[in-house]
Parts: sequence; structure tokens; C-alpha cells
Amino acid sequence: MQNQLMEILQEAKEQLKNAASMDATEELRIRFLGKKGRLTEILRSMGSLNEEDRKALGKQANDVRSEIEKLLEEKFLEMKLVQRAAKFKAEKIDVTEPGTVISLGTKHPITITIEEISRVFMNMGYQIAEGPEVETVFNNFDALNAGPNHPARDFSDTFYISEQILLRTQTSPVQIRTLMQQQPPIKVISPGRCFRCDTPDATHSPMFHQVEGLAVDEGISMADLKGTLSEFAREMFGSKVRTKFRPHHFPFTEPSAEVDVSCFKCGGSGCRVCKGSGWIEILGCGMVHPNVLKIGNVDTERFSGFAFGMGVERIAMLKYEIDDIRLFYENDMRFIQQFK
Ligand code: 2NM
Repeated sequence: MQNQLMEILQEAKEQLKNAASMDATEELRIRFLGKKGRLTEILRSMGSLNEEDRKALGKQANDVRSEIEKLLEEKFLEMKLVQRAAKFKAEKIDVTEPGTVISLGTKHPITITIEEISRVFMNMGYQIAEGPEVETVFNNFDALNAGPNHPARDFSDTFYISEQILLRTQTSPVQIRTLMQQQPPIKVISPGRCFRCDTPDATHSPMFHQVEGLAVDEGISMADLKGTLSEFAREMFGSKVRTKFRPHHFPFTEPSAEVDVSCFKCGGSGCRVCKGSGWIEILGCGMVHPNVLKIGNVDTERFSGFAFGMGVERIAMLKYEIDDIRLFYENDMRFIQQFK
């Protein structure tokens, strides 16, 4: 039996040496030290021995047991370290790896254009005024000298919310609100969204943007209007462009005009952008009608003013040579990202 014990120890040593995992080590523990293990088997069979032999063998068996326990403990520790190393390897994070690229958005071309127009007028001392997109019929039409039978009030052109409430068809209500709140001198521009009941096509959209402007002070004349808007055209389209003021009619201005710039693309000889005419229409303007000034209790004997309005989409389409207004509203990044 002594030999058997030595054999067991020898076997345990060898097999433990070769064990390559936690599970394999645990299996060996059960095989050698478990209730049905080799050592237990020998201890059980000791009953037939005399006391002296039993004592001697018992001590030896316990020594072997301690020895195997020690070896197992060492192996378990080793396996634990191996396991941990494998876990570290599997969960390794490479902090030098390039991060996920976050794609940045870009400003919409309409925003870019509004900012550019606004900058030109801000540099001339204008303030930016804003107002609601849902307006009263009074602010949108009556106050603008568009009487009860004016064609612009037509239900088929205007989004009415109710009889007295509508979606503004231009940003002029902002000018009206300014006139009613402030006394001259007034120099404001009003960029913003407008709505008209149009069927969309290459040049029409039921939602579009405008920048309108208003200057009221003592001694403001048509010369100020022409100088201001000619300077705006040069800032916006290049220092070489000339301007042309053609007579027109608006209910809220008298006299009224439309403004053309000489083609900034071809210089006036005629091209695709100016459709061969050499001139491009960019905005409407005029001297503010006394009926409009009176809405703001402005003393029309002392003060006068000019106003103007332009379509932002139209300006952007001209500048960037965009041939369909609907491209602005499709949110196709391939389109929008061209205007960085
Ligand atoms: C235009 C053309 C001409 C305009 C007039 C006013 C107001 F409220 F002051 F009377 N705001 N904007 C105006 C004048 C707008 O757009 C083509």
C-alpha cells in the first residue's frame, strides 16, 4: 500500500503538470482527493491492518494528501493567472485606435444666403427684426395699404387659418410691428419664412424665405434708396455690377420700382444666367406709402422712408446657379454639402 501511495503521488504530480485549464485541474482534484477518489479508497481499505501499520500508513496517506493539496493549490493559482491573462487579452482596448468619425452638418444654402444679406445691411447700421409666421390679416394686408378688394388677399393665394388669421405671405408684417413699436429713426431688416398657396415647380414653393427692409427718418429720399440698394448689389454680386431701377407698382410703396443688376456672370453681354438679356431682377422696392407710415403714427410731414423686399431662394439660385427651388427642401446631403 505504501507503494500505491507513492504511485498516486507520482501520478498526481505528472497529471497536474500537464493540466492546462481550471476545469482539468478540478477534475484531477476530484479524481485524487474526492469522496470516490484514489486516496479515499486506500484509507477505507486500511481497516484490515493492525494498529501500528494503520498509524504509519495513515500518517503517510495524510502526507500524500497534503502534498497533493499543495500541488493543486499551486495549479489553481497558476490557472487563475492564465485565465486572467486570457481575459485581459480578449478585452484589450487599443486607445491609439482612430475614433469613430462623427459627420458634421453644414449650413443650409438658404441660411448662408440670409446671413450674407443680413451682414451687408448690418454693416450699414440696420437691425434685424423678427416676427411670427402666423399673422393677422390686418398686419399682412390692411396695414400695408392692400385694401379689402386687393387681389393679393385672394383665398387661393393665401393660407388662411381663420377669417382674421393667416400664414404671412411676406415679412412686411414685421415692418408694421416695428413701425407700431418704435419711432424714427428706424433701420431694420426682417429675414424669415413666408407662405403662399402655390403649386411647387422649378421656381415656386408654398414655403419660401424673404428679407425685407425698412428705413424711416427725416429727409429720406429716393436717392437714399438707390444708393443703399446699389451698394447692396455690389456687396452681394461683386463690385462691378450696375443697377437699374424700373418703375413698378406695389400697394405699400409710392413710387415703386423693381431692381435689376447687370449680369455678374457675363458682365452684361448675355448668358444662360441672365437668359441673354444682360440683366437680372433681384428685388422690389419703393418709398413707403404715407398710409403705411400712418399705421405707426409716424408724422408724415416730418418723416419719410423707403422699403424693399427680396426672395432669398431667388438670390441663392442666382448666386449658386441652382435651377430648381425644390432642391432646397429635399435635405439631400449631397446637395447641401456643396455650399460649405
Ligand atoms: C417689397 C417691395 C417693396 C416692403 C414695404 C414694407 C413696409 F412694411 F414697410 F411697408 N415692407 N416691405 C416692400 C416694398 C417689399 O417686396 C418685394
